Amino acid sequence: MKIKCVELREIRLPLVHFFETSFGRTTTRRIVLVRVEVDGLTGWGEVTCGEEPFYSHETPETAWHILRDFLIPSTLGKEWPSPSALAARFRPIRGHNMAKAALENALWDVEAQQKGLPLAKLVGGTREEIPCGVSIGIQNSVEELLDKIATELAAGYQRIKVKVKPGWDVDILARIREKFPRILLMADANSAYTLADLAHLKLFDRFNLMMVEQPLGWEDLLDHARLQREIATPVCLDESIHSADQARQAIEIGACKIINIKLGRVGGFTSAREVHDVCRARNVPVWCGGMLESGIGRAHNIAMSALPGFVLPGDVSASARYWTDDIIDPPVTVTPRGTIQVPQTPGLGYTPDLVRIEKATVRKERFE
Ligand code: OSB
Ligand code: MG
Repeated sequence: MKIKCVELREIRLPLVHFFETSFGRTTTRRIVLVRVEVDGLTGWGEVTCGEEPFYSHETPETAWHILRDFLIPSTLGKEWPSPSALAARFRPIRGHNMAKAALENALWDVEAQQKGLPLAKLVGGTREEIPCGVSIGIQNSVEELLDKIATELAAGYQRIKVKVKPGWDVDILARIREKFPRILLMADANSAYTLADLAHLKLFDRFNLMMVEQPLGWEDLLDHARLQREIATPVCLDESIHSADQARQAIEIGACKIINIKLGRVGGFTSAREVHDVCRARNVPVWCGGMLESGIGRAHNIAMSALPGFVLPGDVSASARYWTDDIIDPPVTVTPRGTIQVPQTPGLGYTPDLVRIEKATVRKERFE
């Protein structure tokens, strides 16, 4: 695979509804897209970082810098036997997994087209449809949250994840359980607590949660292991897991019982499959996390979710929950039973809409 050209662009996409976590509220996404020309084919990737360095250190600006000054120069014009060879080339560069993933994943898109395989099949996916959940942010009132949950359940989604933080947690979960006693429910804290909150976190056990996601420090494993010994609710790690080694270590010390895999956070399909394999070999269920992706990142998430270890519903949901006009055609839709059909056509299975992408573009740079 010879990379003839790479194009970076930043698009702005307003969210249909603001998304609020323990680190703040997002109303418009800034997304860096990577387009590669390889052997006469075009592949797309998406940098999944947030606008601000709160979820991780990466931002659109750092990703642009790392891609332009390091990742693209080291790969352009060269022949790559596989996308995984590219991932190996990126390994000496520490961190910046989301920038790396965008370029590597674009190559997977190309390889799927070259081989005439659906991307899901190429990466080892076995599922034809994936179970879907939704992640619902912090709302202005608990009534609005309960309404949103009712709407998503009516649409068929199989599990509800709510964001929690100190002051928006136990009382909110109690109100949800009062109204929806039997639904699959989980809470994501995005590192809003510390072990000093142990007594408070123990109260989460009242609500029969499938899991509590990343309650403690964003780099921590040890305190999560301590917490997991003290609570019955399974701990799921998100922010703390960037590689298969960290996944193995987390499982070995009992820091979690479940892992959320995000393609960007772990650095692309090569690493994501390694994390998946580590978890599968140890009977640790995984699911696909979301980063408010545009259709391109969403299509990659769907492909990854087809891997056999992705047994729990992920945060991969319909385009219309995020965008009035997604940048792919067709948009991602969800069946009434809360699943997404994995595309069976070669490549991504969705076509990037160049007109909509161009309209949303605020800057562009081409490297040949
Ligand atoms: O922690 O899973 C998270 C969004 C942005 C940053 C972090 C997270 C999230 C979500 C949204 O939960 C998932 C989605 O709907 O894409
Ligand atoms: Mg999370």
